[in-house]
Amino acid sequence: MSLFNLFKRPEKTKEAVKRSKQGWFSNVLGVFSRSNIDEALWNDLEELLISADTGMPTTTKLMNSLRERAKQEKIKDGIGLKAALKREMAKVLKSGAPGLTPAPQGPTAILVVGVNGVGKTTSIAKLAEYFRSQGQKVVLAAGDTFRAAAIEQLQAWGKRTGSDVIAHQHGSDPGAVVFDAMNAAKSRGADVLIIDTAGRLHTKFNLMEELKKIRRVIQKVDPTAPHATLLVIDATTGQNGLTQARTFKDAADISGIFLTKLDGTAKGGIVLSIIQELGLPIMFIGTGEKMDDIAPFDADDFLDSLFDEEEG
Ligand SMILES: Nc1nc2c(ncn2[C@@H]2O[C@H](COP(=O)(O)OP(=O)(O)OP(=O)(O)O)[C@@H](O)[C@H]2O)c(=O)[nH]1
Ligand SMILES: [Mg+2]
Repeated sequence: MSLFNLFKRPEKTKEAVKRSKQGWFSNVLGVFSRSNIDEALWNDLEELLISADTGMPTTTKLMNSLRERAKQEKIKDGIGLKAALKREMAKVLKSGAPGLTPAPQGPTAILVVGVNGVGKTTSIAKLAEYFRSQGQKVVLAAGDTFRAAAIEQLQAWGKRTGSDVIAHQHGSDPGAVVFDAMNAAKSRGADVLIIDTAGRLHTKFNLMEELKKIRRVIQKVDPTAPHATLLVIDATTGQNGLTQARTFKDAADISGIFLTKLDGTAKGGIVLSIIQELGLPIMFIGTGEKMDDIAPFDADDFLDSLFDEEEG
């Protein structure tokens, strides 16, 4: 069975986008209800995109392509413009390279990285549950040996999701944990190994070096691993999240983003700027605090949720 049948979850996406829809996007739709297209409309639209963390470069790109399209297609009213914006946004959202490639053989190792508090451990639990519900055997590696109680937190999630957890003691070498976990996942016939990592060490430099070391250890056991490195970004941190992502992208060979707490922000434009400015796909979104609050990111579900004019 393939791990990469990522089942769409449009209802979860809709829940996660609710705040953005009610706050930000109802204003965007309001702009399109105007009878004619003038400079004021363009300005308001631009402002609304920027205010929702879409970011300057992405907003400029969207505005330019929208104006161009409006001209070519002789769009005369807001309704036409609205449809055109949806298509332009889809282009941005679908430009990210595709994400998860399974291991050619043996467990698929997924390394999860990100700064502290963004939701790494919770997202790992969600992934474990998501894969388990598809019949996959999951092993978790407690690679965050730095923060107090991080190991216990992962072990608790392991119990709840029926996943084995490989852990050493607090303060021990994360490389050694990961080495054991890689071997355990293999010998136990696991389909997926998900590796938790620390979000904070004594310095940021240490953190990036630590991640490089973990990669080298992983590759000692399986030269094709890690099969994915997910960077966790907290959607509520806006443009800060993008700055973090650039640091990780330089050091950690990121294959995609797990965007958490999308349910907690009304500034859903962050989704566009992540994909456009980082050139990385968003693989999963966090849609709430519960174990089941996860969806594979789907551009059409996301846009349908935003543009949908019915109640909710
Ligand atoms: N609303 C909401 N909350 C989330 C989501 N994902 C994580 N959280 C919350 O974010 C907080 C931090 O989550 P953790 O998983 O402990 O974060 P972490 O990155 O592992 O943190 P450190 O281990 O300290 O580096 C918790 O209160 C989670 O419940 C989400 O998608 N939506
Ligand atoms: Mg954690």
